[in-house]
Amino acid sequence: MSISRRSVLKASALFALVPLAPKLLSANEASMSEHADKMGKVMSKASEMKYVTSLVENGEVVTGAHWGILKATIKHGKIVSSNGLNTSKEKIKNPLQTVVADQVYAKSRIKHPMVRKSYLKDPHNSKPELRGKDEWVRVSYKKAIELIANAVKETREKKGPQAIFAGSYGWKSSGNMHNCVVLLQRYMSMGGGFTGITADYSTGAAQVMLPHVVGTLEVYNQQTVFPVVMENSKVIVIWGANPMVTLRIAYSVTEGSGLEFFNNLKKSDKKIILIDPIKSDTVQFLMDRKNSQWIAPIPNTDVAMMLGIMHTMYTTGKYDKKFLDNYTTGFDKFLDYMLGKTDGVVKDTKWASSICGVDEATMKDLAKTMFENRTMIMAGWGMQRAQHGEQPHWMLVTLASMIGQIGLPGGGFGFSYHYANGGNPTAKAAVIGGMNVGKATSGGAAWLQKASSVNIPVSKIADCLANPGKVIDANGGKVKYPDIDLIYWVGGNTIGHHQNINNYLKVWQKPSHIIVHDAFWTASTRHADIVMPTTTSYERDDISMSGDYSNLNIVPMKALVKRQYEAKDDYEIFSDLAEKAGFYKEYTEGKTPREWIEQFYNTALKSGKPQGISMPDFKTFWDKNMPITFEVPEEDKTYVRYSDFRDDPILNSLGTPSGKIEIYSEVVAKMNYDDCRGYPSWFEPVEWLGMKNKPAEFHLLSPHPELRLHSQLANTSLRDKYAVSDREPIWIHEEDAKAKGIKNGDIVRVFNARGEVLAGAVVGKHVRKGVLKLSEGAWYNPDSKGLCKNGCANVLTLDISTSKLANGNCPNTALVNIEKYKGKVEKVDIFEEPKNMRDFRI
Ligand SMILES: Nc1nc2c(c(=O)[nH]1)N[C@H]1C(S)=C(S)[C@@H](COP(=O)(O)OP(=O)(O)OC[C@H]3O[C@@H](n4cnc5c(=O)[nH]c(N)nc54)[C@H](O)[C@@H]3O)O[C@H]1N2
Ligand SMILES: Nc1nc2c(c(=O)[nH]1)N[C@H]1C(S)=C(S)[C@@H](COP(=O)(O)OP(=O)(O)OC[C@H]3O[C@@H](n4cnc5c(=O)[nH]c(N)nc54)[C@H](O)[C@@H]3O)O[C@H]1N2
Ligand SMILES: [Mo]
Repeated sequence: MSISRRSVLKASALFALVPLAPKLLSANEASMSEHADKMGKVMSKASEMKYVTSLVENGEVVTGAHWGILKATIKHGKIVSSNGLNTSKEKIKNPLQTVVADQVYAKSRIKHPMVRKSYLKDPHNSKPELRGKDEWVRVSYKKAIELIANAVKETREKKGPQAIFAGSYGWKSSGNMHNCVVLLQRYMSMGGGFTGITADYSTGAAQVMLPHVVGTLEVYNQQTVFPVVMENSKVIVIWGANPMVTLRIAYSVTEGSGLEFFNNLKKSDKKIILIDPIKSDTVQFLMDRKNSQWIAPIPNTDVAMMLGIMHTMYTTGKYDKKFLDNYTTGFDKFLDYMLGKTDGVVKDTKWASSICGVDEATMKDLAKTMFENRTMIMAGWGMQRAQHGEQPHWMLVTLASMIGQIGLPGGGFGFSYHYANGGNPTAKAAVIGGMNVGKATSGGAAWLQKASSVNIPVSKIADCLANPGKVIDANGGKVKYPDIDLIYWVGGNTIGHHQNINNYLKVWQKPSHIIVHDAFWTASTRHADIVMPTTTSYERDDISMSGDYSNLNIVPMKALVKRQYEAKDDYEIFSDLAEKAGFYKEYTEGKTPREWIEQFYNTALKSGKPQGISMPDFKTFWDKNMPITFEVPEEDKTYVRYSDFRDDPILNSLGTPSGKIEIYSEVVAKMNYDDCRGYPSWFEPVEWLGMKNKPAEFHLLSPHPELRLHSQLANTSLRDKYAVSDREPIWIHEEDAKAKGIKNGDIVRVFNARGEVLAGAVVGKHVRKGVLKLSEGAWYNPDSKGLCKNGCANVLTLDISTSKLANGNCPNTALVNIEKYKGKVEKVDIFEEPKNMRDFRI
């Protein structure tokens, strides 16, 4: 049947539809999904492939996720429980590992391909302003594939590849086969290109800044290893990091060593200094011992605090002049700034204290303690997710240079101890292969061979949608925004992770087509035109390494249960789209997921052989259903970051223009930006507690959540442990709460000029006065008036760049007001299916 005949049929039938009772959608899951499978067999090319090889009816199956190597118990083909593999009593528990079943059987699962009603009626006149409000219509899988294929083809032909945004940032699931973002980009690059992204939300400022300073990304490098720190460091400074929470996950699969390390650190007699405006879980955990100190500066002012410490070091002569001379450049220019020769302001502790709110004696004491003891400064990334986020880590490198212990065992700085088990010694591993973006199959022009044709800084998505053709400064160069007309998102929850959501939703109306795949009805899927239901990683076979820096294991990720409802793997969907576009063979290379997995495993097997690493053949490995663990060579247990540079700064020079640590960067200075100088320095943010004429009273921080991975796992029973009055918890100081008449458990309204949310008050002493903590990742759930009733922090945050240099995101620069909520409270209903769904299959 031709597409046009279908459209006629569809348009005339559309308004005669009966509402699809939610009951019908969820009824008789098993038979329905079988039915869909049968339909799929006839209708989809890719469905000829076998996706899951075998399933256990009763027993235990090993798999992996960001939150660890997991063991799931299956009874009668259903997941009944899950836990970390080999979780012993002594080990630190990771609650994220226990909710596999909740995810698979969540009420918020997308069961079928769904299309927004007005879009289905006419994709060219689809009333984009109705995104998020329109009715949903269930269509057949085949129909959905046709709609997507047409939208992509038409956009590319009429507007060019750059009109397709497939940067699709997000934390997708672990697994080298079902890497949905790569699968999307493989489809797009084989088809002729797309607009992609540079950098990420995690380290948007630091990863662009630090190559100018130390010649590497630094934030994603192996750290001086745990055993060396345990043996040599006397003082540990945890600066704006929350490792007891953020180490619950890794980008691949966490092996849990980081949590164990911090647990051991707690038992040691080292001095631990925690610097954070919030008394985070880590601060609480580590304050519960002798010899710990918590310092809570005013948010966004750490750079001033560092200057106060450094000024003390300089004036007391307690700093390492030799290290500065031999291993760094430009300290003299920085000194002119610190001593006030450039701007008339001496950056002493008095000045610093007036900005950061930490008393002078504390800073003076820190200067002495850090200089006189072997000190490791472990910094997180929250403070660079703020305006002028380029400065804190640059300033910390400068501070560590004055201390002079960089490259010594247990000294210096580490910017990834809180993430993905940085510091766990690297194993002698054979590393598995993974899906790649492939090559363009048509066009032939050289630029098409690249994965994407244009890239924008990841955090500029809203600005780009609003201002096609605009040229922005970026790290010394220029970026011209393309005119985006189609957005394709997989593996991310952008209506949630991006800042200033109300503004984002306005510009989100601009493109003609928005397509999202997800397993769940997140805010992003709800604001799309075409929604494809995907499997969770527990319904498909896959394979992963564990430990992003350690490469400790190869983890089999076996399907636990069959696909739910009409969910398909992203691979199957893109294979069918590739078929429509004429490159199915190139896209799939004729391989089933299982064959790809075997190939990825064999890459490791082959590379391991010459290194003397013995591994079983694939079948043995797969059937055994257990990870392969690699040995850690003795020499890797003594790794000290920058020790080679320290030993010979000429031979082992850094990747900076001078080969040294650049306290002053000629390259950066020449960019001539008004928001980033050639040396690290203090800039006043647009919103902070010390400003004149504050637009609102409190500083809102939105760090990463304790019991979720961003928005993932919000739809599980873990939410019962933290939700307050069924909303995201907001931490408020008891004196502030008293002044505002807010009590523990109250529903509060948090608001500013950008928007308003409801949250549940947690009153105590767990934040500095004047500061509020509302974790990122609460699902955006607007009520009838547009207020987010669930407490999504990004309704309140600022969508600006850290600076022209990095263009990083700035969620931690935001002032808000808070009051007890007196209005009508609507029920949080984002974790259920949308109510306005209809059934219309062709
Ligand atoms: N206010 C504030 N905002 C922030 C931050 C902050 O600190 N404060 N942090 C920022 C940071 S660092 C990050 S990394 C981002 C995180 O932002 P995201 O990475 O977008 O957040 P997640 O909730 O992990 O979203 C992942 C989505 O992918 C889906 N998914 C998982 N597996 C698959 C799959 O196989 N296929 C498909 N199609 N979908 C899948 C999940 O269901 C989920 O909806 O948020 C940023 N936003
Ligand atoms: N459980 C869990 N683990 C995660 C994630 C998750 O969502 N859940 N997300 C993962 C991802 S994608 C990333 S990028 C990392 C994020 O890792 P980080 O960016 O380090 O995590 P955050 O929680 O944003 O910030 C860490 C700490 O910085 C503090 N902070 C914020 N602003 C300031 C400031 O101005 N000064 C000082 N001194 N401290 C400040 C916060 O209060 C918080 O305690 O975590 C990863 N790990
Ligand atoms: Mo991140």
